[in-house]
Amino acid sequence: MDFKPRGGKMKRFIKILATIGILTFLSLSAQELVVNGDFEQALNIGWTIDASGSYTIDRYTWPHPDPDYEAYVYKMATVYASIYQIVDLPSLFCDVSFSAKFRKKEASSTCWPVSAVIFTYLDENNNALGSTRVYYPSPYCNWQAGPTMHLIKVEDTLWNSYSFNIQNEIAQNLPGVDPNAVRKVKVSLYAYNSGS
Ligand SMILES: [Ca+2]
Repeated sequence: MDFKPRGGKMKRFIKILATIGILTFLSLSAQELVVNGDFEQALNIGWTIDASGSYTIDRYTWPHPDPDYEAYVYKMATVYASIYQIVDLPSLFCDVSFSAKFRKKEASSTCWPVSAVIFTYLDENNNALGSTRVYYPSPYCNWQAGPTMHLIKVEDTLWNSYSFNIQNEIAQNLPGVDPNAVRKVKVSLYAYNSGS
């Protein structure tokens, strides 16, 4: 997925924080499909950084009070910072579960942040077919739900747990996605700022 920033002048720095705790995919056989989904190893194991400008991407133990590591993605000013991993799906009947905490600071109509955990469904050639986005937007965020985008809005800045089954998610919430074409899912931890 590709997001272009809106035009306009940024009046202030905007800080965006997105952190995620454990991230696991479980198939029917309870097989974990995400490499280093608990972030207990260095992030370059399993994960790819896609970011520019001023950002912080790392893993720490402090975001969640448990003793384990969490991944941390922080973006200041345009445009986005993310880590992602493309997961081959043995079938669509995979359960996704993760916990995440989102933060954002300040916003204007020309300079708004959003942080999200994004699941982008890909065909065998890595073309994006649609996405499920757990997101924490500013009031100006222009993301629009539709047949190929299911938005799940986060209402607070607490650690929350999320789970869904990919097959059910596509059938119930993504009528524009052909389930027979989905072969992979790109999991992204994503912090974005529209300002320029
Ligand atoms: Ca921790």
